[in-house]
Amino acid sequence: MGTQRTQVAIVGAGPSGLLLGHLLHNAGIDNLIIERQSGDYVLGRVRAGVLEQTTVDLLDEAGVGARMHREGLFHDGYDLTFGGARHRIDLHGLTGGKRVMVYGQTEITRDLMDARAAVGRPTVYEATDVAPHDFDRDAPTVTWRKDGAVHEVRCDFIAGCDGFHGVSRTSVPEGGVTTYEKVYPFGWLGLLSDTPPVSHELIYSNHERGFALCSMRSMTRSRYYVQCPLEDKVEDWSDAMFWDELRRRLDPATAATLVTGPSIEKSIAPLRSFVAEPMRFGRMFLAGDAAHIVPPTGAKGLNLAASDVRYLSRALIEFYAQKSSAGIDAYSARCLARIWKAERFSWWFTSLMHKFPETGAIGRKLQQAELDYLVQSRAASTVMAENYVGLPF
Ligand code: FAS
Ligand code: PHB
Repeated sequence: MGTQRTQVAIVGAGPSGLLLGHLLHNAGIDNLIIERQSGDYVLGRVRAGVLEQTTVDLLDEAGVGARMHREGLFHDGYDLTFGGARHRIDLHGLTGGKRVMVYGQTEITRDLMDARAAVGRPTVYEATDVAPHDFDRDAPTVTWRKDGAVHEVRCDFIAGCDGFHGVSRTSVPEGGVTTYEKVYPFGWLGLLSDTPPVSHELIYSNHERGFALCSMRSMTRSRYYVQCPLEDKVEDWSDAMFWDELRRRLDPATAATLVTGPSIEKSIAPLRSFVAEPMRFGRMFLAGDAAHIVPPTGAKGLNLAASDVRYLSRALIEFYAQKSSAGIDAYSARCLARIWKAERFSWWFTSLMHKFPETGAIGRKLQQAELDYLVQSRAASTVMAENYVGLPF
């Protein structure tokens, strides 16, 4: 077995693992990332699109924000459509000047991969049978197989940044983790197209046929979603069927201006609310989707991952620089306080905007009443806006 040594072993090279690795590198802390997939596969996943200011700030702190500021789009608000009309939520005006950045997760991942390669930090891609060991002691290790050989890295800490289906959380002994989960009775069918967005800001639609979302990656690349049955398969949906359904779920004036084109990506994502407690197990920490999942309605998934990485990087830097474990000891509670507020907002926004057949006609009437109240009450709109732009640390 080939054995190497590092200070922090990171499992997973998604946004959480890459951002943590770069923040630690900048602080002079040695780290190795071990990833199950290839770099191209990781880059091929189309996911989040909206960044909170605190996430933008953290990417700037890591020194990887240049292209984001060149190509990203700051948005001061978004529209809600229901009952055939559009209503703007003025994020900037309701939150004292805050806004969000539209910049795709794929691009963030690319920027982080490029930055890591530029400083020569090692990432092991296409590793199989990755496994964390002895994280309840002072000398944890991570093992994996690659090129027919077993490899081991000895480390001080393990960061489980391996997403919802990763190995870190499930390596915690039985009874060590408490999970909370709610699975929604529908999915999101997403389509990416090189067409101009239907609007300069996002549009969230509550329609009797189901939810729809008009988003973007740039002013020439659009990202759209429609709520779909859980049993649907992406091959059930031709591009034409998608465009027709999206038009039906938008207000007529917007539908009339929709520019359609061939899909360059189409996928169905299930929706769930999920939290694992705690997020620290001796010398192993969970960060990002490894510890929590939100329905994407509130655009919180990637931002929560960045929030965890902000806390964890500061805690590890404090440990090595000041030999203090205060940040490490507080990590889980600090993250969970923020995570649960984002879980609540994501659940509330999902419950407000989607079609739930099981709640019947009265469920729809109650949604309509809440939406009417929301767009007429400055107080209610402010609550929505301050959660959407991200709560302060
Ligand atoms: P990730 O899942 O991104 O990365 C985990 C990494 O660990 C992956 O590269 C994986 O290959 C690797 N890994 C897994 N098991 C491993 C093992 N055993 N060994 C080594 N490596 C392993 N958020 C939004 O805000 N808006 C959205 O629209 C949105 N859409 C989404 C759609 C889908 C289908 C999914 C799954 C998520 C979506 N999210 C969205 C949330 C998403 O953006 C996540 O919050 C974000 O990817 C979190 O990043 P990570 O924590 O790095 O987890
Ligand atoms: C996206 O652009 O992918 C996106 C934007 C906002 C959301 C979810 C997804 O709430």
